[in-house]
Amino acid sequence: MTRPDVPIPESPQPPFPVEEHNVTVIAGFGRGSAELGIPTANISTKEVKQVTQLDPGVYFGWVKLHKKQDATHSDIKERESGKQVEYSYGLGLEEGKDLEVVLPTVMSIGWNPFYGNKEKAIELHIVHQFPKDFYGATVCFNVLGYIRPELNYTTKEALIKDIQTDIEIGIQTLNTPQYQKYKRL
Ligand code: ADP
Ligand code: RBF
Ligand code: MG
Repeated sequence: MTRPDVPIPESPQPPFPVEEHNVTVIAGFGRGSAELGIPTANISTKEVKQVTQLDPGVYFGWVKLHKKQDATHSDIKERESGKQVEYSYGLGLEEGKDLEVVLPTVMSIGWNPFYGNKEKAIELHIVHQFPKDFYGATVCFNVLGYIRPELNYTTKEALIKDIQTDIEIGIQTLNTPQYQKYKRL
């Protein structure tokens, strides 16, 4: 399916900005990084209020990552698939570089039609190179605009290409003055 041409307004329009605070990063299926080369921080849908009410689709905004309060060591947990995953809670990330800084993000909200998920997922790809994973850390983020609906694809490569376009659109829009105003969380 080809992406529809969705115009992006010069400044955020209602219902945006939508903002969420202190939401935990949880483990998903583990395929964002492994299969697509595009990691997405999946967040606990139970901990968000307004964002679950948005239509499924691809969005952009700003995000800030925090180390889990009082975390002292990592834990090993199990994914739904049974595979093990390390919860580091943000330990090993650098304050002022990876943590506590406002970064651009593109988000996917919905059922990932290409994979046919059974549960609604909220996932954030953060435009930043992190030195390690941060399962169990928390995020504060805002959603400032809509990019496109979630689509199905015939190939993985077509999905990756569209996500790369989304990242470009997100970065470019967030660089404009009316969107820079919201670079505070
Ligand atoms: P999962 O299905 O468990 O979400 P992913 O392959 O999507 O697996 O990887 C997500 C994890 O990768 C995040 O939870 C986070 O710990 C880590 N990560 C590393 N870099 C990024 C990034 N730039 N954006 C989002 N998550 C990242
Ligand atoms: N999944 C889809 O099935 N269809 C999409 O159109 C789609 N768009 C996405 C756009 C962005 C910016 C991101 C970060 C993810 C998108 N995904 C989409 C989700 C993708 O399938 C998911 O991140 C991986 O399956 C890993 O969980
Ligand atoms: Mg993910």
